[in-house]
Amino acid sequence: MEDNISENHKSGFVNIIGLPNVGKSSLLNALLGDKMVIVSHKPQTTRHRIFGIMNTDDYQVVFSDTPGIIREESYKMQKAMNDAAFSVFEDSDILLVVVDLSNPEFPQEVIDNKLQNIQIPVILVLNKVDLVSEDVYQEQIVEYKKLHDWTQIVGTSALNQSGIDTLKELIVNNLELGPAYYPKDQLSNRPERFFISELIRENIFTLYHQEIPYSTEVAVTDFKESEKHGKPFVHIYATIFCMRRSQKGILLGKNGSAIKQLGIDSRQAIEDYLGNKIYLELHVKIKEKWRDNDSLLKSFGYLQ
Ligand SMILES: Nc1nc2c(ncn2[C@@H]2O[C@H](COP(=O)(O)OP(=O)(O)OP(=O)(O)O)[C@@H](O)[C@H]2O)c(=O)[nH]1
Ligand SMILES: [Mg+2]
Repeated sequence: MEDNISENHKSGFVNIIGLPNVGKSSLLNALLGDKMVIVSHKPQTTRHRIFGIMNTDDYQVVFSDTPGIIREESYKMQKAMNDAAFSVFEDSDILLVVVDLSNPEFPQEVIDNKLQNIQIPVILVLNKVDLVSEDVYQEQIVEYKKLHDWTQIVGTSALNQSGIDTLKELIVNNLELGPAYYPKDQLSNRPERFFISELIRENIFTLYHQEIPYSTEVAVTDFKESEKHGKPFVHIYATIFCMRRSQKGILLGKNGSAIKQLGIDSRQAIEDYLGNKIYLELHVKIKEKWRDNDSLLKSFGYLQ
């Protein structure tokens, strides 16, 4: 606890849960007013629980972004992703259940039991409000009210920021008095290297198709800080793991053209993130069935 915190200081864990692709990560970025977590148009982009911390003199909100709930787990990594998603029920002070208004799917069977016994405020966030008409929006509110006694229902568009201030205000109003859990200048529980590997993964999700994004993992293996022309310069080595030779071939592309593009796009994203010039060296390695391998899943941070 910090010395200079007033007795009116508020704090809490605000955890985000929902099906894949509904906009959980986009919503966290919108709430924080900065890009912290990666986003893509493909489902199952987020693989870990990631804290995004919002600090003011008066409060500290520790948001958790989580992987989308997967209904049929096909490999151990997906089980770990679901465990990360469901861990939010253990320590939420406020829960945000996010749904996509343009897609009627709702994780009814998975969160029913959990929500029955929960005592904390549960806010239903109807995201992607920009994709539906006012009539559909109003109809959906009526439908969702039948499902649960929500503390509040808010319509948002993480894409064009509508409803975000209302949601933020609701969250702050529902926070309880309490000290800061983390130093006020801390923005996440994850190190820089994690976010760098995520930015590379985000570009893999954008550039490659079919099973490639789902068969790959990225690890930053070295990070060397130096100076070039009197300015900070970082040399980053990252390894992309895939499962088969054919996937390695696709990742590299003809004459290395695909990985070259990945390198260019990822370098740009990492430079924006770090605010420094970098040199990015990418390697591709095959690790068969890494998604079911306990020791690899441990080294990639999926298992304790
Ligand atoms: N039109 C519209 N698109 C949105 C909105 N919010 C998110 N998206 C898009 O929806 C897609 C998924 O967004 P993400 O934030 O990655 O969704 P997620 O719930 O974190 O997905 P997973 O990590 O895979 O569970 C992306 O293409 C976003 O740009 C919104 O309010 N309106
Ligand atoms: Mg996400």
